[in-house]
This record gives sequence, structure tokens and C-alpha cells, in this order.
Amino acid sequence: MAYKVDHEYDYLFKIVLIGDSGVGKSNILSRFTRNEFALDSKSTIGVEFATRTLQVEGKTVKAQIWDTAGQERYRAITSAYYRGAVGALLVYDITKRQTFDNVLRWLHELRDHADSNIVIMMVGNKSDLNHLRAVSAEDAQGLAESESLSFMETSALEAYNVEKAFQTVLLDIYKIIRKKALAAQESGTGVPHGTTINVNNMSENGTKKPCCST
Ligand SMILES: Nc1nc2c(ncn2[C@@H]2O[C@H](COP(=O)(O)OP(=O)(O)OP(=O)(O)O)[C@@H](O)[C@H]2O)c(=O)[nH]1
Ligand SMILES: [Mg+2]
Repeated sequence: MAYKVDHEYDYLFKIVLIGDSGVGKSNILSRFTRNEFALDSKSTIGVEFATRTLQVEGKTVKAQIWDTAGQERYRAITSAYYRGAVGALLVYDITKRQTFDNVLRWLHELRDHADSNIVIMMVGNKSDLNHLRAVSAEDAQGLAESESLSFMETSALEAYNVEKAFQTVLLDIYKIIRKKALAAQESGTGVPHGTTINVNNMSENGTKKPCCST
């Protein structure tokens, strides 16, 4: 979902949160959208979403962030969840090796269901629990590089890097959209400013007649 509209914001970007149960997806969401954190948060059931509007390269961007349960039995129908998403935060817990080992499974799911151009950031959450660390930043960086993902460690508890992770994803999405818009303009899909259009060569609905090349 990357609509351009006229009023309160320039762009609306849908971003999905994925990763195993308990890694901190819902707290990353509440930290980013409401600056809140709960030590005793319950497992998500079904789908929730929250929004936050912020500036990216001088544009007003509304980020609509979707959150679902990591636990299979509570998850919402996958294809609807991913539909229209232009970004994803794939979260694991740096203190639980299994959640990192499952990153590849989540990547497969993303590649099966989401748009192939989706921007993906791998997030190692709970960096405040460094004394319980089970996944080194080097291992994670290695996986991120081999899978062409960006990577950051965060702490929803300490509000560390949460803002930066979303900002980075939103900026990457924005850059892709800008590039597409420019490419469309250059290939003639869009009409560049100052171009004279010869209406004699146009059919009634405004498309070019196949007969007449200029
Ligand atoms: N120490 C620490 N605990 C965290 C952090 N983020 C989340 N937690 C805790 O981890 C537990 C699970 O967090 P949730 O945000 O509910 O996890 P989730 O990924 O949404 O889980 P599901 O909804 O079941 O998929 C909660 O007890 C949180 O308080 C963090 O950055 N540091
Ligand atoms: Mg949750």
C-alpha cells in the first residue's frame, strides 16, 4: 500500500511485523506509535495495527504498522496480512537462539506471500539483555548480508533503535518509490513538464492512436 494522496499526508506505507511469539513485536509497535512498553504484555491474537505520521525527506509519511501473533494458531490469514505491504520488520530475540534460527522460515513466508520488492529489515530485539545474549551481532550481520536484508539490534524496553529501524525502512521504501516515479517519467509513462502533446494524434479517450507515430 503506497498511495499518494493530497491531504494530511503525502504517502501511506503499510509495514508488517513478523517473527516468533514473544520476540517483542507488539512492544516495538507500541514503543514506536505511542512511546509505551509493557513488561507483562499478552500474546497477540489475530491482527492489530497502529499508525504514526512522520517526515521522511521532507514528505509527510503515514506508517500503518500491522502486528499479528507469532504463534501459528493465533495468526490471521496470511495472504491478507501481507497484501499491499511495502515494508517488513522481521524480529527475533537476541536471547533466544531458536527465534533467530526461524528467521529463514519467516523469510520464506514473506517471499511466498509479499510483494517481491518489499523492504525487509531484520531486527534483533531485547538488546538490553546483553548478559543473556544467545545470538551474536556478527552472526546476525552475516545472515543479513547473505539474504540482502538490513539489520539492527533494538530494545523496545529502552527505546533503543526502534525509531531508527522504522525510519530506515521508511526511507528505503521512499527511495524505491521515488526511483519508480522517475523511471516512469523517463520512459514516458508520465508526461514530463513542458512537453507539447499533439492532440491530433490522440484517440477520444486520450490514448495515442496506433497509426500515428510522431
Ligand atoms: N527485556 C526486554 N523485554 C522485552 C523487550 N521487548 C519485549 N519484551 C518482553 O517480551 C515479552 C513479549 O513481548 P511481546 O511484544 O508481547 O511479543 P510478541 O512478539 O508481540 O509476541 P506474540 O504476540 O505472541 O507474537 C513481554 O514480556 C515484553 O515485555 C525488550 O526490548 N527488552
Ligand atoms: Mg504480539
